[in-house]
Amino acid sequence: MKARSALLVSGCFLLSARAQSPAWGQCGGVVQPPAPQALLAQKSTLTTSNVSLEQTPTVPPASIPPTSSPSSPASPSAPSSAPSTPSSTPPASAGKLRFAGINISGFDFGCNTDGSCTASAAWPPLLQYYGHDGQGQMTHFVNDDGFNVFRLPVGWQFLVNDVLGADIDEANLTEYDALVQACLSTGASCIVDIHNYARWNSGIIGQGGPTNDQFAAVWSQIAAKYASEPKIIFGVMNEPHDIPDITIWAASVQAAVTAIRNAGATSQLVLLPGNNWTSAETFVSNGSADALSTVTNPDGSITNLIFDVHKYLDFDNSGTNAECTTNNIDDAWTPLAAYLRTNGRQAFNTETGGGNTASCIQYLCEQVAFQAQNSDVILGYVGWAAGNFDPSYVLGETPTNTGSTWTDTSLVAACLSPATNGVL
Ligand SMILES: *[C@@H]1O[C@H](CO)[C@@H](O)[C@H](O)[C@H]1NC(C)=O
Ligand SMILES: *[C@@H]1O[C@H](CO)[C@@H](O)[C@H](O)[C@H]1NC(C)=O
Ligand SMILES: *[C@@H]1O[C@H](CO)[C@@H](O)[C@H](O)[C@H]1NC(C)=O
Ligand SMILES: *[C@@H]1O[C@H](CO)[C@@H](O)[C@H](O)[C@H]1NC(C)=O
Ligand SMILES: CC(=O)N[C@H]1CO[C@H](CO)[C@@H](O)[C@@H]1O
Repeated sequence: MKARSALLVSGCFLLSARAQSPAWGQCGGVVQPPAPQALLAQKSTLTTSNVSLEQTPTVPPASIPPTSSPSSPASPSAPSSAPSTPSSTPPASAGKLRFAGINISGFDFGCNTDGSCTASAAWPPLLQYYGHDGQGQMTHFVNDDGFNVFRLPVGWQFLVNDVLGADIDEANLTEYDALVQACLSTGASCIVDIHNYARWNSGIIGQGGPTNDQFAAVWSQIAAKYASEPKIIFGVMNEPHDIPDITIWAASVQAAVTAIRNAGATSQLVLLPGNNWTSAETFVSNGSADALSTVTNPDGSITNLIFDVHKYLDFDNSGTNAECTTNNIDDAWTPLAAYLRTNGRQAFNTETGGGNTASCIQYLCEQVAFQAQNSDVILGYVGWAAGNFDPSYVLGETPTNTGSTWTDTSLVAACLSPATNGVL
């Protein structure tokens, strides 16, 4: 994800401000952003009065349903060759995942891998903020495809209006909350993801950059806001990388978890991110697994503390190439599943994806089928990415709509959609 992140961020994300045309949102400058005058004209013709900012969230059940129920692991898109057997066999109940979703990008636009985020580049993927129709996308993904989770990345700088240590900015949180409420209104679970690579303007949290207290304070405020909402999932941090001391990083993650729980969000899932861009492949060998295993709830339990792992399928694991070369089963998922089972833990693959190509359709379908077969330890997957991405972006999963009909990209239709793969 290194190359992908650097490419996207240094390339066009700095330009993809909220005020720009919803038609524009990808790297490569295929479509140019409109002139500021055009934006002002557009803004003046749009009012928020005809758009519901306050979506009524679906009242969710008191608890999230259990991981899996006995079922047939077979799916229309199952691999033709049987995947490798993990070193300890999954129970017979494996077969159905708990989550399948898509990333709804936009509030993270402008965030760089050094944890700097250009404030003006955050671009809410909502019509009322001149973005793509994120609400329509999510509604389609739930109603037509059966997805049940969305990941909603947001920059730390956006939340606190660029002032490290400040309280969360109410106006900015109101904008982000509009996306969260749009997500909740579909009945899906919603991952709040702070998209800062364990950093603020190059400084690593707890290791020369922001203090653990500053990091915890942000999470405390977010958790307080969503404390009574069981379908919120707290994604502590997107893709930490090049963290000098993984043990010290685990202490920063602990600070966030403690803050979240003490703010009243006592039962929701919290996602714990390791080093090396949360690579599923190196989660164990890199030392992240053992370090993060020490993180606990305030009562000492590990209930609902889930490891956050990412994995792409292209030759350099960057998530930038249209062609896929691996299903990651032997190198990443088999050893990870074995570790999780041995240690009584679970992981959630919150980023994966590929091009809309035959190779990616083959390999991603195989990866998803393997994850479903190991659903006792792998909760699910989230594809990258829809939201404000242009549908023509190489890893685009943004559906297009004509009238009331939405059309998915071929990879979503073939491999990610639960309506196709039967994993939920
Ligand atoms: C809101 O009203 C404006 C002005 O009439 C219109 O251009 C826009 O499409 C409307 N938005 C929605 C979501 O209906
Ligand atoms: C917070 O919101 C204000 C108002 O929309 C905006 O001008 C500002 O850029 C936002 N702050 C950040 C850091 O994005
Ligand atoms: C884990 O990966 C990071 C790269 O993000 C690297 O800096 C670190 O040295 C690795 N640690 C081990 C123990 O391999
Ligand atoms: C990071 O993970 C990738 C696979 O996802 C691996 O190829 C690379 O060697 C890892 N880097 C480090 C420093 O561990
Ligand atoms: C889960 C996921 O796919 N997240 C991605 C959403 O899109 C942003 C770019 O805007 C990526 O940085 C995230 O990693």
